[in-house]
This record gives sequence, structure tokens and C-alpha cells, in this order.
Amino acid sequence: MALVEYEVKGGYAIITINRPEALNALNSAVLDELNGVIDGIDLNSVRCVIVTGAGEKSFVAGADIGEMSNLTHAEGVAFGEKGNKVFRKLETLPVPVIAAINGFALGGGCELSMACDFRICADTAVFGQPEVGLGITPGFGGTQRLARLIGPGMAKQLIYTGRNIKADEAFRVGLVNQVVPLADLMATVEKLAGTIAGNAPIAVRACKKLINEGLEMDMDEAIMFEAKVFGEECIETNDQREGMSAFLEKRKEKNFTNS
Ligand code: CO8
Repeated sequence: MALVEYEVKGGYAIITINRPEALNALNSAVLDELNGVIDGIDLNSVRCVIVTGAGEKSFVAGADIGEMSNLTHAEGVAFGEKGNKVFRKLETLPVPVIAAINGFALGGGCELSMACDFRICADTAVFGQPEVGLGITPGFGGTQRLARLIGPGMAKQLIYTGRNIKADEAFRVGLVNQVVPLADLMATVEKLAGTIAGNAPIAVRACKKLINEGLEMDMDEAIMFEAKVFGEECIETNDQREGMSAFLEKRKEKNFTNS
């Protein structure tokens, strides 16, 4: 049985962390498989990716505590780097990645969801960075991404207390975009993925790059970057011509080719 399952459905793909007996906790083997699955995504055909967890109870309940319990200094650094490398690969994947959070998203699970472009969760979801109670820091980007996502004050409160929050509070603080009944989660996220996959891939990918890289720049530089990508990467492409022709011809069907 694969620890990470991969399924392509039309224009989008679903990655499922598949270790339900341990609430999908991330050990080295899971991280290695996830890395391989991400490397194998065919970006010519896949226009959006969904990440979720197997079973109805957990997205990912964290990094594997058993595996971490006896690490040396050097192994601790290596484990942190392994997770960070994989999560960064997901974050910088050219196509959008949506986290479909079907339960516990704790520690490394909350961190995995934050490496995705945005998060939709079930009403049963629970979020938290409980690491300080285990004597460690968040190690897969939690101190950085949570602070950027919900602001340093709220991130510090959650991280210092290690308090778990339920879906409604996660929505209120801006950690998730939408809360839906568990039974509707995948249909909701797959519909979103389908909508994204139906838009011009060249433009969607450019938007992801602009938002991610632009946030690291000052505003003057960032808006110049936007103008450059607009002009040089979208204008005069087949997708731009197709999108605008369809509008002018009052045509609903569009044939975007990522070219
Ligand atoms: N690691 C390993 N095994 C786990 C984990 C985990 N994070 N979470 C759950 N499991 C296992 C349990 O040990 C149990 O296994 P078994 O049946 O063999 O005893 C099985 O999953 C089911 O779990 P429970 O029986 O505990 O299920 P409950 O419904 O009673 O409780 C909870 C669910 C509340 C989610 C509970 O399992 C829990 O608290 N889990 C740990 C949550 C946690 O602390 N996560 C953060 C871990 S630290 C982390 O993620 C750091 C990331 C960065 C590391 C970087 C290092 C450099």
C-alpha cells in the first residue's frame, strides 16, 4: 500500500497522505514518498492539485513523534530540512495546491496545509501547533507561515500555548477560507479545483508566481513585476487570444492549451 496516493481526475490531481492507522503522521518514509509524488506530477496536464488525508478522522496529525523521540542534533536538523524541502516544493509548484482538511491538522499537518495555496476544511477539523508541549519548535515552517498567514500576534498566541482550535475559529482567524460539512468536503474542493483547471493555465500559474514572489518584494518592485509578467508572459499567448476571442464571440467554451 502506498503511503501517499496519487490520482489524476481530468485537469486536477489528488494527493492523499495514506497512513490512517497513525492518523497520517509524517515519518521519513511518508515525506520521501510525498517528494516523489510531487516530482512525478505531469504539469502539462495537471492544472491544480488537492492534498488531503486518508480516512475521516485526520488530515495529518503531525510529524511522527515516535521517529522524532530519539533523534540526535544532526538527525533533527536533517529531519527538519527533509520536511521543509518537500513543503517548499509544494508551495512553489507552478500550479495551485488546495488543502482539503478532513480532520486533525496538528503540528506538521497544520504546516503541510499552510504550504498549500489555500485551505478548505471539514467542520470536524482541528488545527494547532502543539510542539512546545513536546519540547520542540514547529519545524516544517510553522513559525514562519502561520505568522505570515494570520499575523504574528495570533500566531504567537497559538504557538506559545500549543492550544488546538476548531474549524470555526480557524475560519475566524483566517487560517482556512471555508468550512463545510465533512461529507461535502471533497466535492466542494474538487469543484474549486475544476474551476481553477478550467481557467487559462498560463494566467493561473502567473498569478501564483506573482502573489508568492511579489509578497517578498516591496510594493514598487512588486507592481513592476506584475506589469512585466502581464506583458511578457500572458499577452500574445494562445491562452490570452483564446480567452479574449471567446468573450468577443460570446462563446462559453474555451480551449486553453497553456501556451
Ligand atoms: N506521531 C506518531 N503517531 C501518531 C501521531 C503523531 N504525530 N498522532 C497520532 N499518532 C498515532 C497514535 O500514537 C495512535 O497509534 P496507536 O494506535 O499505535 O497507539 C494512533 O495514531 C491513533 O491516535 P490516538 O489513539 O492518539 O487517537 P485519538 O483520537 O485518541 O487522539 C490526537 C487524536 C488528539 C490527534 C492524538 O493522536 C494526538 O495528540 N496526536 C499527536 C498530535 C501532535 O502532537 N502533533 C504534533 C507532532 S510534532 C510535529 O508535528 C512537529 C513538526 C515539525 C518537526 C520538525 C522536526 C525537525
